[in-house]
Amino acid sequence: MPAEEPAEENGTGIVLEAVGGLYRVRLADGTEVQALLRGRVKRTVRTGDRVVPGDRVMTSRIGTEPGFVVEEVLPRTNELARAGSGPSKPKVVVANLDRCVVVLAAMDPPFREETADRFLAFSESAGIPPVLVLNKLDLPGARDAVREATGLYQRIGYQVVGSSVRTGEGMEALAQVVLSGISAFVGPSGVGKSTLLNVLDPSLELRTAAVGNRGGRGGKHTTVSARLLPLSSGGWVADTPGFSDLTVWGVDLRDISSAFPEFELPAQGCRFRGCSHIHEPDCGVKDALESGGIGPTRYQSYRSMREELAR
Ligand SMILES: Nc1nc2c(ncn2[C@@H]2O[C@H](COP(=O)(O)OP(=O)(O)OP(=O)(O)O)[C@@H](O)[C@H]2O)c(=O)[nH]1
Ligand SMILES: [Mg+2]
Ligand SMILES: [Zn+2]
Repeated sequence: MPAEEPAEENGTGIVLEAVGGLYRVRLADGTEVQALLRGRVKRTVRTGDRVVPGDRVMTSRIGTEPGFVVEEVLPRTNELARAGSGPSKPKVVVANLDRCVVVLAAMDPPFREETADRFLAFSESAGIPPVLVLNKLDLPGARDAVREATGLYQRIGYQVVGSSVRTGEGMEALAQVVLSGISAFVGPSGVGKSTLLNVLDPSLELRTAAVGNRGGRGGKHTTVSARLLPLSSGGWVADTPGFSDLTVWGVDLRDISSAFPEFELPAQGCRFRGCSHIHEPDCGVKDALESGGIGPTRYQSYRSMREELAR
């Protein structure tokens, strides 16, 4: 008698959610099934590599509940991780993202370049291309508050979408951004991530912090565990708790300079290999800073992130 039931039917799928050892998997034909982990996958999971939303898996049908097992987890293209507490390893929360939509408000909360730089750099260092959304452009003075930053990030090569859920500005462009693949919306609390998503797809009914409405028009869904939500347009959005607070991100910052793409070319002119671009002589990055090729706010963000890492 084999320890595990023989497979009847195989299929690839994508993990949408993990709840109590049970995995909700969307199969290639569009059906959603519940699956358990096959014994050997479970053993891998015990060594620390969890199966998370976004994982692409091989499944097979079994004759007993819940009807399917995950046979194999396919290699990931990237992962978003949260720092473990104390010395424990970073915890992967979601895998195989096609982009990070970094949302900041032009005001309320006030726009800060360094906050934008941190979210962009974390996305870069995870190997996930970011798109920058500058929201709440309807507020008086908002456009002026982000005019310079918009140019700065566009020159670096980032797509920047200015938006407002009040006027609808930028919503068409944002819909295009998330049209296919898996997107994670990240950014500080209160910038409008959930509100934007609810406009993109009202059926999501995500909870938002509505001001001037004491009863709250909060939706049904509070994020407790990471999951992938379908957008009516065909894309997926990773609903991940706790990604508005960067201190909890478990991303390795040792190679932080590569997370600032515009540093790459100037850094080839550095005299020393592994130049930190802080105190070394003949530094291509500092030269570019002097000549205006690298923006002072970007360099300042880089320095402050490095200092934090060194502590
Ligand atoms: N004026 C204005 N207010 C907006 C806009 N988008 C969102 N808001 C408001 O900003 C507040 C915060 O929005 P949320 O969508 O809850 O923010 P969030 O980024 O999801 O915040 P967390 O879930 O805490 O991370 C709410 O009161 C929204 O109504 C906008 O384009 N213009
Ligand atoms: Mg939210
Ligand atoms: Zn240098």
